[in-house]
Amino acid sequence: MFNELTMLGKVTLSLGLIGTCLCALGQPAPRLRDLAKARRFNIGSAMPVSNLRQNIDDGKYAALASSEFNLLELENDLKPPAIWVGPHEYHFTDVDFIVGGPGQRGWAQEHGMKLRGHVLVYARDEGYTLPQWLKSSGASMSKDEASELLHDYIHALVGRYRGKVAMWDVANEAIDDRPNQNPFNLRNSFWFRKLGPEFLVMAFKWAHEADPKAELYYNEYGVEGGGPKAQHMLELAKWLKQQGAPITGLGLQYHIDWKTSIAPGDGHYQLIDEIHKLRLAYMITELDVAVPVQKLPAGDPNRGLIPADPEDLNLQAKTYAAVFQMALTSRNCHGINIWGLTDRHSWIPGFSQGRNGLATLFDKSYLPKPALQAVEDVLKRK
Ligand code: 9MR
Repeated sequence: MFNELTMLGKVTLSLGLIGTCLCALGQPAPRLRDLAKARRFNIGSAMPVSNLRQNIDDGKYAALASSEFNLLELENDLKPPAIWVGPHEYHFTDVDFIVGGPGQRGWAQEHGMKLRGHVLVYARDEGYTLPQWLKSSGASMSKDEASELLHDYIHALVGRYRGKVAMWDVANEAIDDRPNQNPFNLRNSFWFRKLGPEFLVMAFKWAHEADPKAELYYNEYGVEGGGPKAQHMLELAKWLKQQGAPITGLGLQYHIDWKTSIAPGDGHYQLIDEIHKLRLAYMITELDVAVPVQKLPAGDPNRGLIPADPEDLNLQAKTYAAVFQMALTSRNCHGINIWGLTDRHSWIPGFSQGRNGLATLFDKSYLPKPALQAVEDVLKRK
């Protein structure tokens, strides 16, 4: 039986999987990261340390990651619960493998990839955001104790990887989806309760002290295309600047679907303009474009991997291209990061309980999808 994985084989790994497969004429097709380099553009992917450390799928995961992308973001391993195991106690071993401990190089440097750090303050309490020990012991903590803990955490983490992490999400998802009475509609999170909105100013200042050259972002979902939450984010960014917070820009997550329309003059472009007027940069930080899939039970290896209508993959390609077109034609975009390396390594099927999937540029067998071609075409356009 013809097997795509076998076809790829190990020979292609160091050469760039895609170029080798795609090219009928014997010339390797340009890799995504080469096209991005020619445009001086950061193109990244979110990954777990374990997939690289364990060299999964006979090395295909690591090979694709390093051949196609020039930026690496750890999907979960730099979140507070992963690092901050107790008061002044930090777990760095996993991240050291990728970023390199003091005086050492890590996997990313060995493969010529920049790093994007996600995230110093995940400004909500539920899920994998706030360390459990803070959740359980934090209620009795004084304001001074809380700010000292956060200060020391940010200094320890950003300081350890100073000069190695090009950009950090300093704070993530601090704004509520539903209206509330808080300034900028901030969530009623642990850090907000302890320190007020100033926790955001503090986090930016401490991150900057620990690594003055790193770019620093405020990252948010559900703001792409504009609307009330986007307005809150813009107001917050303006205030942060007034408070002297050293913010480089805004991270727009862009978890969108295959039908999302993005065109010059619309809400997406207007938001970018508003960000530019604030003299801020932006990044598309978690791009994925979900597609409806055939419903399969949890545990089925093909769950989230078979399109309900194959034509949707072409529509998805158009949406991917529209995002890249906006990013590459705007003055203040510092790059695009894709949330997941391949369709098999994406959070979408789990999150949507098997309704959607196929959200990345590469399929379950590490092969390019129409979306990759569409993105490459935009990158080649001058
Ligand atoms: O993709 C991530 C998934 O593996 C985790 O289970 C989840 C909870 O920590 O977080 C996902 O990543 C989120 C990111 O950190 C922030 N923006 C939304 C992303 C998708 O939920």
